[in-house]
Amino acid sequence: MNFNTVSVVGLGYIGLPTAAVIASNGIRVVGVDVNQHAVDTINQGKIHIVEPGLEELVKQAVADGHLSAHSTPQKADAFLIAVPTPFKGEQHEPDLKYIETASRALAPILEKGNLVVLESTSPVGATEQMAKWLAEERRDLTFPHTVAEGQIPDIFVAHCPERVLPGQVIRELVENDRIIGGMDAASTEAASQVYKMFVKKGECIATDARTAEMSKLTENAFRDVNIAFANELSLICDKQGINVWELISLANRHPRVNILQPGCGVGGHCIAVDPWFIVNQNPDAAKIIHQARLINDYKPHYVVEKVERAVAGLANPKIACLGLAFKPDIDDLRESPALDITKTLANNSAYQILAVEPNIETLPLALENRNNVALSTLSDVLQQADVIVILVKHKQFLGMTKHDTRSRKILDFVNAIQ
Ligand code: SAJ
Repeated sequence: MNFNTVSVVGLGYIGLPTAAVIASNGIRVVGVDVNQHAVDTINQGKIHIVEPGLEELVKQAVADGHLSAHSTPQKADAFLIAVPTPFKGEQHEPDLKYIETASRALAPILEKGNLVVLESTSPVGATEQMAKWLAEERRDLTFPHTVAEGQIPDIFVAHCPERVLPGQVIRELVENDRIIGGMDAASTEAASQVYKMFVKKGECIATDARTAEMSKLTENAFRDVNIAFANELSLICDKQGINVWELISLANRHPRVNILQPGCGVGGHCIAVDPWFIVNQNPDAAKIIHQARLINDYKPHYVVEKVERAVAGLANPKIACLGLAFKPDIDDLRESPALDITKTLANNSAYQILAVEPNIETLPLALENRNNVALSTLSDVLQQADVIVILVKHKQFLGMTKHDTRSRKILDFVNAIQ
């Protein structure tokens, strides 16, 4: 099998770094995105997101002609689909509309011998569903589910979940082990060939598509459950008058204990979403996973209550909210508990909110056009605020001491203050 051209569909936080890393290995990459601004930016050798090391890689790959971005599907030997998979409704049902749109859009240009890989984190069965959408559009081609077992289909289909950590994406794309879950053995083989072209340090491990889907969900549910444990401890310690940070560092001195850090909630589009896919498909069995979601989702409400109590009795208090991103040292505000907390506090018109987010230049839509919210600098709020609320452990906030601020009220939910 020859995979000379790879099309990456969806040029966001996962797709663009993946496209750039593949292109930096001398492989022709045609990226596709519905966002014209993203397409134009990439074709100028620039990026529309923040990720360390990405801009240099994109600039080089575009300049040497290995990477180009397009707003319509482009012919290729392999297609990697990296589009969002959010959930919808009260039951947190997975919403596969972006996968459906992307796969139906690329179906007309598929040719015999092509490989289609779903990279987006998906509920169990999503890859089979994607193959069905492709087959509906292309009755002239065979797919793994339309041929007898052991027969080679015209189109190979696999699930290879992305596992990279925002902030370390470029390194992890090359170093992390990859799970390669084909719908059949031939698809696993084809997908392994593609991933081995750029996964240089990590291993490509073969399995089937359903196990690959569940593996990705399991990894993120594992982390969610462990963060929920830390968040639950923070609530217990608050009641018991114990410093949770000291407690965790002491408990972690045990050779087989490794507790994660409490925070203001769990955000992002992965950890706070993916466990719901397991719960939605297994409502009776997934008890711990469900409870962890509820604990982590409760934490922002608890933070808001703590702030409200801290400013009770102050007329028009100035509240500094330090950090809006969903985790330290990134600009990504999607599903951010810090942003939600700031927004909820801003709903009280008696509060003056001074938001400090060193990774953005303008206030996000959620906080725009509100008279009582301003984007401020750390040095300004240290002088002005009545209460300092630290929501994200950005590097700019580390090393501060209680003496750096005129405010005597500091609510540090991330252990930034020394
Ligand atoms: N968080 C805590 N306490 C901690 C660690 C994290 O409260 O001790 C919070 C963060 O502040 C953030 C949220 O959890 O709000 C998620 O952050 P994260 O750094 O744990 O994870 P993500 O969402 O950036 O990336 C995760 C990673 N998954 C795992 O570590 C198992 C990454 O490898 C996945 O590729 C990514 O999800 C994804 O795309 O699914």
